[in-house]
Amino acid sequence: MEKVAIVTGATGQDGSYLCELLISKGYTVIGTMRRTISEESERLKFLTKIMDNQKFILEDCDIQDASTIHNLIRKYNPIEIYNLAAQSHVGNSFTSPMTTIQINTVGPLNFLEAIKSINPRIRFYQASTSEMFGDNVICPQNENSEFSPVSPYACAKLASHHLVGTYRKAYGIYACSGILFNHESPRRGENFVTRKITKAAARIKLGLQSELRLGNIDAYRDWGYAKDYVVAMWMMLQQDEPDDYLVATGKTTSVRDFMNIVFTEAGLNVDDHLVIDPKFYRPCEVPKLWGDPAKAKRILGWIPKTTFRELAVKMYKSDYKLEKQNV
Ligand code: NAP
Ligand code: G4F
Repeated sequence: MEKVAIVTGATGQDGSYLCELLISKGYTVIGTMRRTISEESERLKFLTKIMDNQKFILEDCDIQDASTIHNLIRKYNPIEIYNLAAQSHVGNSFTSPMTTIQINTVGPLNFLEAIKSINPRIRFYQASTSEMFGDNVICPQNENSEFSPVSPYACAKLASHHLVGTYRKAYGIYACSGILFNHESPRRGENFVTRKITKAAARIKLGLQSELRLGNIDAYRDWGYAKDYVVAMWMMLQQDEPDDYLVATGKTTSVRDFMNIVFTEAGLNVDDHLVIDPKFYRPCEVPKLWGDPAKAKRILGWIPKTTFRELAVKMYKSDYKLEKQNV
């Protein structure tokens, strides 16, 4: 039987890696993107490896639109749906709280409702987040740690996290939340701190810019590699019973640590270039995220493969190569 999966947010970091993974596992993948006026080739750049693959189909879908979701499910009859689409920037959620709630809470609810009414056997993955732990700094955090969200983004994600649990209990739907800690890659959006740092270091090295302007560099995050993390998403939907899993490396490091590794790799002195700019401070900060992935290891057999240093160097080298084309 043909295995069909829908992946929302296919043009994003995780969506692009997950589509590649599922195609390699023999799925026909319906990757969705929302139509915007921005340059299409730019938005599809992470999908170039699979764009011409017969097993990959690109569809328009704004996840705020319930009728589009219903039509998509009826058209393709998927066995699995991975909902990765989101307004994923925490800082931006303070300036666009309504949009964030619409996309990050109503979007997943649209899928749960569609699955309930069209085919309750469809397996559903929701992209939950370590941001839900917020200012709870009792570490390391695990699946039973208290949620204490401190941004509209985290509040929206926490609501959808609870909706997943509720639809699982109430209607017996196979729905899972992956509580993923920060994961990065050369495909990371340029307005997230790691990519901002690796891109700036590459440009400074090449003489294309001189400053790196950042906000709070003393925040701690548990940082892993996105390509390792999408494997855990798939594993969650292959179990006998649906459940929620935390996915992390089990180590925590600061923004400052990430910056130091990257600038040392580039042969630069960070103090010559760093400017702390209050513009990048958030109204509330999440001071420390540090996850314990023991359950994912025990039940899914998932382990992270890429170290923090390898990740930082990989991202720097990729940005250096990209930026060199501009010289
Ligand atoms: P990302 O690169 O920002 O990708 C998000 C995708 O969602 C983009 O392709 C975006 O498309 C799409 N999107 C936004 N609004 C949409 C809408 N209304 N309808 C349809 N698509 C929409 O994020 P990511 O890092 O891959 O993260 C994937 C998911 O995991 C997100 O839900 C994020 O919140 C969650 N998460 C991420 C991390 C992490 O560290 N990366 C950790 C925990 C959880 P456009 O090009 O149209 O904007
Ligand atoms: O890279 P960030 O914007 O990621 P953040 O806020 O941790 O959120 C990411 O991870 C979450 C999982 O925990 C996801 F759910 C979410 O979708 C996203 O992928 O910021 C990391 C840290 C923050 O403490 C921030 O205040 O870096 C600090 N930071 C300092 N200067 C900055 C900057 N962040 C950004 N984006 N830009 C700065 O200039």
